[in-house]
Amino acid sequence: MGETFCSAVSSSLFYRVQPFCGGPFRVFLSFVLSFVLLSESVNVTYDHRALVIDGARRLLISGSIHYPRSTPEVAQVLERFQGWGLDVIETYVFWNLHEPVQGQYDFGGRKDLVRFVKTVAKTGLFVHLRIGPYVCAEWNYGGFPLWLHFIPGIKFRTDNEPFKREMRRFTAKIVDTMKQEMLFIENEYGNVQSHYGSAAKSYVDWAASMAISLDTGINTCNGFYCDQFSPNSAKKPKMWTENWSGWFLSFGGGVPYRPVEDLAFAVARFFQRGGTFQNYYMYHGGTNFGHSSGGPFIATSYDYDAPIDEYGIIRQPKWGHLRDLHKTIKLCEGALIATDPSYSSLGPNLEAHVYKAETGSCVAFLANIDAVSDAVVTFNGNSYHLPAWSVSILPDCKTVVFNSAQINSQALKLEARYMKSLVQTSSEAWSSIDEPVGVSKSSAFARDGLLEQINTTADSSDYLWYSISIEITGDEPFLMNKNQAVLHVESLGHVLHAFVNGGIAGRGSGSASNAKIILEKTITLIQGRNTIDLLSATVGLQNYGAFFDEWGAGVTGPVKLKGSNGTADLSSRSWIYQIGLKGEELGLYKGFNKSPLLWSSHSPLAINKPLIWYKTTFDCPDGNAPIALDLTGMGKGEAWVNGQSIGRYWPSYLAPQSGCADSCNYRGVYRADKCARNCGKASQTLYHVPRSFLQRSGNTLVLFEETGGDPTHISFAKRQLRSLCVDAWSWDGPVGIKSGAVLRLECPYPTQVIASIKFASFGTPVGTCGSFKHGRCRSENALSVVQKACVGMKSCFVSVSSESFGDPCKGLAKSLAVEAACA
Ligand SMILES: *[C@@H]1O[C@H](CO)[C@@H](O)[C@H](O)[C@H]1NC(C)=O
Ligand SMILES: *[C@@H]1O[C@H](CO)[C@@H](O)[C@H](O)[C@H]1NC(C)=O
Ligand SMILES: *[C@@H]1O[C@H](CO)[C@@H](O)[C@H](O)[C@H]1NC(C)=O
Ligand SMILES: *[C@H]1O[C@H](CO)[C@@H](O)[C@H](O)[C@H]1NC(C)=O
Repeated sequence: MGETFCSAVSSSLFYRVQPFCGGPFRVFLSFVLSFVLLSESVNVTYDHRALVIDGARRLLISGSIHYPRSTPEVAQVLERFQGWGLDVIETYVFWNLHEPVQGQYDFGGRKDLVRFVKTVAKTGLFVHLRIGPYVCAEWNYGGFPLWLHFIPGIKFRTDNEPFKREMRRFTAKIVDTMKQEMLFIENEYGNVQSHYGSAAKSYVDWAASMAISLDTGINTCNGFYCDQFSPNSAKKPKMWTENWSGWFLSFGGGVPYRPVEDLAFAVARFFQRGGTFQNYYMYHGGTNFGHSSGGPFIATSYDYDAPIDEYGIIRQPKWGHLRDLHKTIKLCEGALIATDPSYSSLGPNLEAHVYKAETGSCVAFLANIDAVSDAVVTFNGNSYHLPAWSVSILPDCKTVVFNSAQINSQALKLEARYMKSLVQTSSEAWSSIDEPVGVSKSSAFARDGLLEQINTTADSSDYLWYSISIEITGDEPFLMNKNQAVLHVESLGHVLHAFVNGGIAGRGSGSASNAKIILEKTITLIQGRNTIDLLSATVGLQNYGAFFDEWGAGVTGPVKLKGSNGTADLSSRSWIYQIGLKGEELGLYKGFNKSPLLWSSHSPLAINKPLIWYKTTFDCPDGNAPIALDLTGMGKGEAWVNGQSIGRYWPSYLAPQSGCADSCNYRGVYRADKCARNCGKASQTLYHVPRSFLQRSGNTLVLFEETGGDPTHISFAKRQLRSLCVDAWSWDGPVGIKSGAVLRLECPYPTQVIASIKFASFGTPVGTCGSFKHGRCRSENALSVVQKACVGMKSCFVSVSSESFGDPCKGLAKSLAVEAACA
């Protein structure tokens, strides 16, 4: 695979960073490594102001996309990357994805790294691989294979021979696969380094020397803002490797978002103050299929409020506004890489940075970093209005081509259309199988005491049963002849279901901020033999924090029965353990009928019942809009479509009642918890079903439900676009167009075309998307001009000028408003 593939790749970058995963700050080590491709070699070096790629000095803008979180459908979006102003697509390489069993590599399906790299390369973009091996990234166990944990004497991410040996082997494998030179890349270490002491330092030095022996060390910044970051040497460029486009969703949390005005402000500030390389984490987040999400409690959606949403649809106005920003920065590239900026104050919280190249070109950035007040500044004798918390970019030191707070991009009205009929809603269409309570597999085993879960299951399943039987004679002193007691269970997390004598006695779950559970439930014991069955479930293994691999999960105790006259501690008694579910062993998720336990379609269908498998079949929803399962009405579990897991679901876990706002003031410093939506509602109800998982008809949907739900309420949602709107001023067009403004319309999903123009008016139209109206001044031919240019096209350009439309009102500022429909 190597040769043809590598010759197709125009370039690739490798470097090393140390960001803070899960919080806004700091990095220091990073490497840009040169590498050799088979047919052509590309040298990547740097100087103080630029990355130098084969001798060409460049300023690069990059966006992260993780191939296993993406789908083939999204590859089509990639093909449209040209013209976005992005130069680089960055991805991690996920160790535990590719080497689930030590020495056994897997690059099939969504694990096809080579195909991803080829797809990106086809678009003419650079590929930037971050091989890890630690990825953080809200990815299960930070990307480490679980088997690493069982290597005697191993210590993660520190100067430890067994660890380094495995890491070296995997890295070599990837680099071999890429047919490139050996590289070393480690990530996400700086922020926890102090916890590891001097061994950490020697490990970092070792990693650094491996990288430096290949090429060069560059330190980079990572956070929500990086304009104040300085590299560790004046010879190095200023690189920002993770500019967070949004934030990730947790089960039990609100849906985070980051206003594009703030994101654009941050990026513009970075280039204002000498930035050279900027990466958006994420440009497209995607979906945590299967058990890939980290945690605990990272949701299945990894949408990230990124410029391309979870479904591969352009998110506006984020996408368009960033594209305008990138184009502006590219317009300025020559001056930016030529020199350092000179700074002058234009007043309190008002800053000008000017890049003046020897060639005479001049670029200015004017910033108002006040979080409250707009300002009018005088610069080079001209006066400029600067909205609060914004940057204006003047590619000629005179004309404002872009202001980070002024969005001139198309708005999209997205509609999730619900397709109830697509999943049979009658209960006859569903069949079910009960998952036994307690131990049912022949592989169950007994141990004295309570076992830590991850050590026990090696993550082969989310589930571990802890079962015990106790004899109650009736004269136990602690019960004082009463048959009631309080069952007290302590667990490291993440979810616990307690059954007594086969019936549910209580359940508990931790949260993203504290996974631990203390369950106390009054239970009724019977004379004779009583069974206590505790089902512990993990929801994504820890991916972040010092020694995160040792945090553990499961019922580590104590487990006690508290009677009215004392306590019986069951912790060190003999427990029976079962790893995983009976249904998992039988492969029920594949949906076949062959299993010894037959799917029963007895009516009425059992609903609101814990521990039950459901199955139905459905036809592929027509059209090509992306689809999702709406699992409202279900509790917690996992869903499979044609045997492929679409991830854990948990619509019954609601976000807190407070802390949300539908519109969030972008002015002022952003924090991960500053802007969220959906308070008091389910963190996630829609679960992405990639069309590539489906056949035309006869698709199987299987659910394993833990707590109880009603599958007859399940429906499909189609992500469809209702309208696409642009309102462009004839004197203030998109960036990079010198002669007059141009209106650009493009459908958000790559298979879509512009089906019709619902409204077009050139002159003084009023209103907003969905309710545009003609103004006093209007050109008669606007609709036909736009229809001619756009209908049937994926995207179109219309010059916003009197040349296109005639001049309906001489001397007035005119705009063009368009509302279009995509299909
Ligand atoms: C990279 O550049 C260096 C110095 O400019 C040169 O010696 C080396 O041969 C180049 N390597 C490749 C692979 O082109
Ligand atoms: C209460 O517990 C004490 C100490 O275990 C025991 O001596 C006593 O008999 C118990 N009382 C009853 C009523 O069971
Ligand atoms: C897991 O097992 C290892 C070795 O058996 C032990 O050293 C470690 O403490 C265990 N971890 C937890 C969290 O119990
Ligand atoms: C990243 O975004 C922040 C704000 O969102 C911005 O202030 C910062 O300058 C950006 N960093 C880079 C390197 O572009």
